[in-house]
Amino acid sequence: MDHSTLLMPFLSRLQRDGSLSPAAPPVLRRLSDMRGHYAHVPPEMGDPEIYRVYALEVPERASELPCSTTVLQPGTVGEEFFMTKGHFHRQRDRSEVYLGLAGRGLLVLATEEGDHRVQPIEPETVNYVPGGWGHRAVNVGEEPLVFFATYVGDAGHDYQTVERFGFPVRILRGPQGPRIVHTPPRER
Ligand code: PAN
Ligand code: ZN
Repeated sequence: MDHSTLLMPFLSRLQRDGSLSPAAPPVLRRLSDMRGHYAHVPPEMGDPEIYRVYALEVPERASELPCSTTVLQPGTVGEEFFMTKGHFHRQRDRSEVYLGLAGRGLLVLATEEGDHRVQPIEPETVNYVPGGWGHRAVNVGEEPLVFFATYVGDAGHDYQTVERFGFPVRILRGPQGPRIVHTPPRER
């Protein structure tokens, strides 16, 4: 054990609004931060908050397990449900676990080869996100979607691959609930 990198044990509590306390100041993502992610942005939408992330102050190194909660607001951009940007881990083989805490959502997982899965995220779900799978959360409910995430500390985040190639499916509001729509590569 390298004692120069030893951390002190600490405790954080989940608050009713989905935040963690203590935690670093939240990272806020508004619609204007998500250019290119939604298929169609109606001009009258303004700039709503889409989600925020509360992260414990843990160094991003291989020996640690960074932890965070994400609070993803309900709503749609056009027909498309509010969602996170989504990313791959920069070190592709690094894995992650999501634990659903509140609300009703879907987790879209995709490989760079175009395989994909869609799983629920809601209270009592534990989603295992293996290395190699890009991941994006989507709020398909009427309340904020809150989930806890923890991942291998040196994973890093690659947003560019998703910005360039998108995900193979989009989650749209339909008359009978969420619709999973396949996206041709050109239109992602
Ligand atoms: C999560 C995400 C969080 C926000 O903690 O970072 O839900 O989504 P984006 O990072 O895609 O904006 C996680 O998967 N961390 O690795
Ligand atoms: Zn991740």
